[in-house]
Amino acid sequence: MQTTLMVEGMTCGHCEKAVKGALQEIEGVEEVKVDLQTGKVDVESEDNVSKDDMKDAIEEQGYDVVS
Ligand SMILES: [Cu+2]
Repeated sequence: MQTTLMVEGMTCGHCEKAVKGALQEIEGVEEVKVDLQTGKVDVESEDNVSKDDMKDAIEEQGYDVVS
């Protein structure tokens, strides 16, 4: 399953790492791609991973998920 999230507040490599790391800790998440320019985060995961769990993981790191 491919999920795309739009994230606000990521500005540098550290932000990218924080978001990637948080998502990769979710069971079933396989691959995470972050585009710092656009805030676009692409997540490849097993079908049972919910988008809400992804959102929560990102928000816990202090970033806003806008869609
Ligand atoms: Cu940063």
